[in-house]
Amino acid sequence: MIKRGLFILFEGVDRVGKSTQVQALTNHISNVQKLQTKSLRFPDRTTPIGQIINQYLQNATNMDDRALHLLFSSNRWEARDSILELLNNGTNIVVDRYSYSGVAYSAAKGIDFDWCYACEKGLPKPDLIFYLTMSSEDATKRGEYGGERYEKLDFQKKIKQIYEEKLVDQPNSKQTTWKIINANRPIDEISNEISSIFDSEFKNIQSSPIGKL
Ligand code: T5A
Ligand code: NA
Repeated sequence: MIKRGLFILFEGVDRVGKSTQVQALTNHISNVQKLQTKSLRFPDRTTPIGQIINQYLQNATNMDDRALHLLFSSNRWEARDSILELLNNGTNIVVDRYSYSGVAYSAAKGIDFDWCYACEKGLPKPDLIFYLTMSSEDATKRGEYGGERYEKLDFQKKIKQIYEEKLVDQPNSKQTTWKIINANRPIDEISNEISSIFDSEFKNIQSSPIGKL
């Protein structure tokens, strides 16, 4: 019987190094562990819904905040079947942002947290979430910061607060889905820590069923 793939997610505010680490972990899983793996990102800007989101992010269009939230959520729902198919066929997926970004960014604009979360209920649940974190001031010093709509310091601080107070598991809770990673270190140091967490949890997770949000 084929063993299912793992759903690994990276979350965090803008510029903490998610895409960099998604690539590093994907390489580790395929080249070191020799396992089937694929990386995905949200928003997926290649679909028709993703193109509308892209225009908004590049400041080309304005939109009602709730309408935008529903588009971000739809952009995940339209990927649901292919995510499940990959996992059930034994492919590990390493994902750059998902439902928690959706909730954190919309709630930071003042939309009701539970309303934001409701749209995500029923989507495939990540097995392991790497939450990359560093001070918002230091993140603003990273390359190309400020190009997109949300890259403003005060807003980034609000998003960070929502992640850390309402989304990330409490450090000593029994649930250990979230791994808090200090992102203000050299790239290799971070990726080594993440790879070894993956290696030590891989087998355990594989024998559990795919969950739902
Ligand atoms: N959004 C998203 C919502 O509002 N709702 C949603 O539902 C979703 C899914 C686009 C925006 O959409 C919002 C959130 C976002 O504002 P995006 O496409 O993920 O989301 O945004 P990007 O601009 O692609 O990515 P980020 O800004 O989030 O950056 P990353 O991926 O965290 O950082 P990365 O790896 O690209 O690195 C940034 C820079 O820092 C350097 C890199 O080389 C790069 O120059 N760097 C480091 N430098 C020093 N030390 C390290 N350890 C470093 N790691 C990386
Ligand atoms: Na990115």
